[in-house]
Amino acid sequence: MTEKKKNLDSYIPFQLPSAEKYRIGIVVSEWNDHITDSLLQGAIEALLQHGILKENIVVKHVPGSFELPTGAAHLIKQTTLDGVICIGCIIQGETRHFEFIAHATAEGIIHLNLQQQVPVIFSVLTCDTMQQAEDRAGGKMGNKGVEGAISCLKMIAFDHE
Ligand code: DLZ
Repeated sequence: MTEKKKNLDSYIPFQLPSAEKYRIGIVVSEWNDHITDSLLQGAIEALLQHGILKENIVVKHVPGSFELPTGAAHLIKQTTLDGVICIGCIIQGETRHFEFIAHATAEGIIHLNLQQQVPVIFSVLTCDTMQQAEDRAGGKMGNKGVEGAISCLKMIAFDHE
């Protein structure tokens, strides 16, 4: 299904299990918050559409994307979760900050996936420009927060197979 479509927010809903019994954590970066807020809304709407209960979505904010892995690790320790979605937006800008932050965030998240018992999803935009980010946060390229939620449900299902 997804081989042909590069955008997971046009997935076929019935191919996913109901999320009714799941409890999902979402860790959101405050940097570029007009983008991360839209991604968060997309993720929450997709989870609700799959039957997850509102009270079973735990949202926590961290200062920036660099803190997403730490925030996710804390959340997994604090409460029982079936999966975590990390939401962030890193814009290239003119410094090497972009590379350091994007690399550290991705590395941190893959480590969590290998160490922890639950899937931790990389729903972090890494864009050259703010326009590219806006296009992916509910604009012409869809909403990558929706994709993060769908990836999370797919990985939970993968774990339960
Ligand atoms: C410092 C910084 C910069 C320059 N750019 C971004 C960004 O585009 N997106 C983002 O999520 N965070 C950025 N940050 C903040 C870092 O992620 C982090 O919060 C700080 O370096 C403090 O550890």
